[in-house]
Amino acid sequence: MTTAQTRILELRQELDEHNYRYYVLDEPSIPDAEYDRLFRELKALEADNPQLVTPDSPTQRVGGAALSAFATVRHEIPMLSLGNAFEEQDLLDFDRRVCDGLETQAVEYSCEPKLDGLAVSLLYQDGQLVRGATRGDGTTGEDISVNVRTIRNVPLRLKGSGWPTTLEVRGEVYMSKAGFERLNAAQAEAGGKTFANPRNAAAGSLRQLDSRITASRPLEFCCYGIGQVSHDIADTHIGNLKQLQQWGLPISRELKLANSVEQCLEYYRDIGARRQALAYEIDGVVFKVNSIGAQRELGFRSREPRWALAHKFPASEEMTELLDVEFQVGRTGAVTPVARLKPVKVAGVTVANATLHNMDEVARLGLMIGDTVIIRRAGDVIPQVMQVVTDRRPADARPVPVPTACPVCGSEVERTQLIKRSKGKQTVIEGVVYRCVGRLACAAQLKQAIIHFVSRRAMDVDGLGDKIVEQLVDTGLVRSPADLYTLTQEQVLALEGFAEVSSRNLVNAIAASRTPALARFIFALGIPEVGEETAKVLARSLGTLQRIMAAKPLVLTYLPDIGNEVAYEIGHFFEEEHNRTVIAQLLERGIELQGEGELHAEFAAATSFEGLVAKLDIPYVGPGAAQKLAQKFGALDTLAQADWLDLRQVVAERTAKAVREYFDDPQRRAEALAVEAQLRDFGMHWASVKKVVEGLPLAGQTWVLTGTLESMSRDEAKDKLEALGAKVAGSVSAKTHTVVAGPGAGSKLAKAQQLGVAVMDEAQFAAMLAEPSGL
Ligand code: JCF
Repeated sequence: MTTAQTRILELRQELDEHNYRYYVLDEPSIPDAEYDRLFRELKALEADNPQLVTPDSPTQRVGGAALSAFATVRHEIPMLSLGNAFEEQDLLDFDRRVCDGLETQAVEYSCEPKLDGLAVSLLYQDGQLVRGATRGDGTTGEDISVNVRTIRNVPLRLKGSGWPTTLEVRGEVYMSKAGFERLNAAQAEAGGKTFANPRNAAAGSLRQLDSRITASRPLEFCCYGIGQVSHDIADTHIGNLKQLQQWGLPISRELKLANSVEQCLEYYRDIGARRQALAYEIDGVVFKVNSIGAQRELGFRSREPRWALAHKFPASEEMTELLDVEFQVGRTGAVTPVARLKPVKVAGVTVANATLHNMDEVARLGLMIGDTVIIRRAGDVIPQVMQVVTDRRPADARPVPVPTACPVCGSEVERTQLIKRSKGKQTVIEGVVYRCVGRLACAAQLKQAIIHFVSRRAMDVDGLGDKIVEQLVDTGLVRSPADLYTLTQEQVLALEGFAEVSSRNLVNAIAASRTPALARFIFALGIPEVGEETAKVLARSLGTLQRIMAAKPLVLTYLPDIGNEVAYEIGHFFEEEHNRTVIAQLLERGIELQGEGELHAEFAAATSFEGLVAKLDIPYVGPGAAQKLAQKFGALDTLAQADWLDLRQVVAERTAKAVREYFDDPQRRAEALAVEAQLRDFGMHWASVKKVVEGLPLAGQTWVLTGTLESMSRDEAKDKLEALGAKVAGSVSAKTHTVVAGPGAGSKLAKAQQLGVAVMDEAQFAAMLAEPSGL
């Protein structure tokens, strides 16, 4: 053997072993980068020695020339379908038939999830993969050998020894939920076709005449049984599967043995409860009589084995009719289309409405009123319209109307416009959202605005639920959030359902909300695009309501995580007269903001003259030119007055020209100078932002809170950590610095221990808060 040949065999063996550990045992043994290095080495050696390339090399999973059609394959042993059970009783009946047939009291069953993919057959001769076929009608399928060879966890040759000369394994080809999401995102990005669900994506990917396309799709295989074999393997089904796993074939990690039908039911319930958390979609579980001898005794009834059963979960996709599309008005006035459906049971729940998100979604679906649609309910999320069944479109189907008047208040409805600013130019593009211009004059918006205003994370008015807000608005007692603070106990008492104590409690709760922290108040205002985090950034950086209200959008973009769109939404909100009026009334009626203070150093330090020049969006002025201009001219008024010759000393001709044109426009010049004046007024000084953040004791660290804390709420704990400079995340990863685990901590704690992330209990956490620098 030549040295190249020896090394090629060595590399193939090593890569096969890593593949096996990764895909079959789910225990990766080397970093991806190391795997890639070995793979590249093998590829290079094979390129230099093409005569040494064999079909079972790990490099041969790339697909080949496109076929014009698939050949047909006859299954020596038919690929059967499974009988279905939908109710518990169906499973108990199955068990009774099995026990009667075998004349015993109790039977052992294997249990596995039923993957939602496509059944395929893989044929190994002398341990080499020689053929892959679809199930087809069970008797004849299609030869998809080149396609299955591209699936990463299908072994091209078997590991170990002792396999039957002829070994046909059967299993399901499927796509994981994550793989499906990634594929659809990539397809959408490339303007290609997206798939309705992982099953369709797997089917569309596997039945490709061009196997290079299949190779690019994240398909996986899971083995569930055997077909034709030249000698028996084990005497139980689970024994067979465990042996197949030894030979390198992937089997389900959820495979279990049940000693009785009761244990089968437990398995069904357990998998059902964990269904959402599984990495792939399943539509039920499969039970099989474990003993192969008993399977043979039971035999078949027409095309179904008497020894196996699929216990299905209630279906989560159904077809129904779209009766109408109505429009709902949200807090910010967004007018959202909602599908009114002919009621249908989906996964055990009657569904009569489904969200349509926005008018672009309606257009994407090609939806018309009267259409038959496929709807899906996944877990406890709102039902969604997945697809229109165009074949069933009735002759009198009509288009979904574009909303022109608000369904609640009758005000005009405008299509939102996105203003893109780039290189000194503004382009206006149509947004996807339609918005009622009625604001607080619109009862729908007023109700939602107040529900948000009083919510726990905003003004936190205890006991002011949605129903009471409806009453307050419908009776005309409350016409703006400010009206809450003039409500008297007598007025509340007059409302239906209120008595002496409850009305006093409500008025007291409203009074108790008069002293919010600035960030809560900003959040409570319900500015479009301003969530809790953005509200905190505004409060922390600018310090006072007055500064936040006065801030120019361009100034706001200096703040961490505030982009153009959000900055303009904020600016726009505070420009509007009626918003200013409501805020003024709130302050007059006794709202006292807590913790107002100085401009934060973080903000003062984030501004630089160079940054300002870059943000002005002068054509051709990128970061490089901005730096040169800033260095040479030092201040905006000097730059605005700079003449052509001075400019030409530091920038190219066309840039110099653009700068002159920019500042020759009086309006632009005035705006730019006003921004600079405001930055100065706010107390900016040119420095680096990093230093300030780095100064905080937990800067750069990510913490995770889990379980319940006794001495404080999670929100409080989060606020305290953030004040010390930490980020607080919702899930544990290798980047997590510390996990604070209270009683009842579960999977996050386990994950932290698995990853070796530091864990603190509440006492240690309290000690750390008392002395953060002691860390
Ligand atoms: O996961 C599946 N979809 C699946 C399908 C699992 C099984 O054990 C099966 C199957 C189809 C037929 N077993 C048979 C006999």
